Amino acid sequence: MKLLVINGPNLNLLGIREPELYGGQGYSDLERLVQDTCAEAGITVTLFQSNHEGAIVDEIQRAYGIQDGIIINPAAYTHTSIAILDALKAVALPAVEVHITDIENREVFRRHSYTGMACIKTIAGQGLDGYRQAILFFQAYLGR
Ligand code: CA2
Repeated sequence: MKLLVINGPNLNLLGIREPELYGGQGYSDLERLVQDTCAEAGITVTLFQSNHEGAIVDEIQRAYGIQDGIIINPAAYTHTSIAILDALKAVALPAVEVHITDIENREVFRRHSYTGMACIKTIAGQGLDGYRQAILFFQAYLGR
């Protein structure tokens, strides 16, 4: 099984600012969590982070015919990007949206997710563990 894990804008700053919201662990800790969880589950994983909407669209397109599923935290693009929504729909790979924080209980503008409309599941408010939960979800979903 092959998974692509995409992280959107500013998530490379994890652990540097706003630890009260996003926790104290850094982006490299997130990378290690994803790599270790996938290794234990026998999953081949590709990690991708970008601050650019078009680069994220390109990476989703590249996944077509290569990856079995996508885990995506589009960050702020969650709430704005019809381009990422369209790319997810176009490649038609199963996708799970992850948010570190509980987007339902923050500012009103974070409650709506365009990208979530193309995802089979959303995991929010679980901190970095949400990525581990998404990987385990795929293990059960694709291993069925
Ligand atoms: O809760 C999440 O995972 C979010 O996707 C995080 C985004 C936010 O725009 C979404 O509404 C919810 C923001 C990511 C910014 O990450 C930072 C990390 C450290 C310091 C500053 C920003």
